[in-house]
Amino acid sequence: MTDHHKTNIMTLTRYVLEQQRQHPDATGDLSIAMNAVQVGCKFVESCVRKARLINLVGLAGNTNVQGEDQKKLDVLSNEMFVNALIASGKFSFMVSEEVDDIVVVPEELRGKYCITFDPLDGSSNIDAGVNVGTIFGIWRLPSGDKATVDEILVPGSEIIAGGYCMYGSSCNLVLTFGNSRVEGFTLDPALGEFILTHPNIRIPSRGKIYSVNEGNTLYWDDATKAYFDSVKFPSAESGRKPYSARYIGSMVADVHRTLLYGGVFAYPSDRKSRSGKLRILYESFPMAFITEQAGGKATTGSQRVLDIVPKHIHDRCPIFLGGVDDIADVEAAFASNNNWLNDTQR
Ligand code: FDP
Repeated sequence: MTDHHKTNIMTLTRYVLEQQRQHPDATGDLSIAMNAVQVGCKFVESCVRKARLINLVGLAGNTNVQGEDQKKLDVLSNEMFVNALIASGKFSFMVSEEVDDIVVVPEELRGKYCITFDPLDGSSNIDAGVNVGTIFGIWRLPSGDKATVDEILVPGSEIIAGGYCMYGSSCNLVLTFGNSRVEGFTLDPALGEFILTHPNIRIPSRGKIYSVNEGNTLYWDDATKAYFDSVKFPSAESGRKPYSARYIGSMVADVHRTLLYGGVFAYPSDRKSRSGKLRILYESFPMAFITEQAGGKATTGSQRVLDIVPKHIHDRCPIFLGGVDDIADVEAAFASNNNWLNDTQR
């Protein structure tokens, strides 16, 4: 029957419950965990919208673990997420961009998952009204609520759910449970519900856009230079036109566009930051997972991002993510040119 009035809408909550029903042995724990994430995202969205009005924008007066100025919104977003996630009773550990150490949940509220998240990524853009976002990844702890902190530093391939929420001209939550499906939801502000608007996102195998901070070109290695030269000055044999450049400088927004339109998003290693800039546990892993589930790939240049095993919770890695054909070109450039990754491995 045609649903003329759109009365049969797929909300995020309904979607999560339907996923749960597809796994008869599921306990519902992940659904409850996802509900806490959803509440956190709605809170941040509401704060980002009101930021100017209620004068939330500004320095909170302290710096975070990476020595960056922390904005009030970062602090608020982090507190909101931590409180909602603890209260869900489904997590034992959390790793947040804003907190130096692992957040250990009080014993009586522990659950079988670990969550890593950046509550407000791209926050240097807030004052200019540019898109910002939340990124998160969820892991099942092998020892459940009896887990110890050493169970956190595992390869990205063990992630079971990943997503991000982008606070922009609309509020978009993109989510995957790793079943080769990535779904995009848009917040209906009147209903206060995320509605499925972008079902089964598939990243084009080849795009026409490259996205990287070209201000770092001076510090790039030969492989990175060779790759970006190849998209700007394509060979006659390739028959391709030069790619367009798009760089917002806010990972969630740049990755969101890459998923929808294709191309390559990169934050490579360079001479001043040998491991790149982006954090493995709460930036690179969730985004690499989403990209792979959408049919794309994510590499450091010479290694699949999801094969990395981080040594510390705030470790960084270089990343190139995009469609399979685009990333094959990146890998070819790294296989045949000098690069910092090889240097550090020697
Ligand atoms: P920000 O510093 O504004 O928080 O990792 C954080 C991040 O933003 C990413 O969102 C973004 O992709 C990247 O840094 C931008 O870094 P550059 O300014 O060095 O290009």
